[in-house]
Amino acid sequence: MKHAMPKLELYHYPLRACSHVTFNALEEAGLDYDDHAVDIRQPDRSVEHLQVNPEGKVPVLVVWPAPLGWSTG
Ligand SMILES: N[C@@H](CCC(=O)N[C@@H](CS)C(=O)NCC(=O)O)C(=O)O
Repeated sequence: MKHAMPKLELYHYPLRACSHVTFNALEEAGLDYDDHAVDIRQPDRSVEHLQVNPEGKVPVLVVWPAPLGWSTG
């Protein structure tokens, strides 16, 4: 039986190395994901970002329908 691929979402900041591991892993695996680039130099975070990581940090990799929390970099 084939399992459906979960929906992936990545919140990341492209200009900082701490997001690169997660970003590169998704890219190299060729996985489809919703890309949410976050400018961490700005104080505001989206409601959606804060729902998956109340600290508003990046990277956050969400695997729906069961959010796994956030990546450690
Ligand atoms: N890897 C740690 C640290 C993440 C972290 O500190 N990310 C920084 C960027 S490298 C960040 O989001 N800074 C923005 C902020 O603190 O508002 C975690 O996943 O909790």
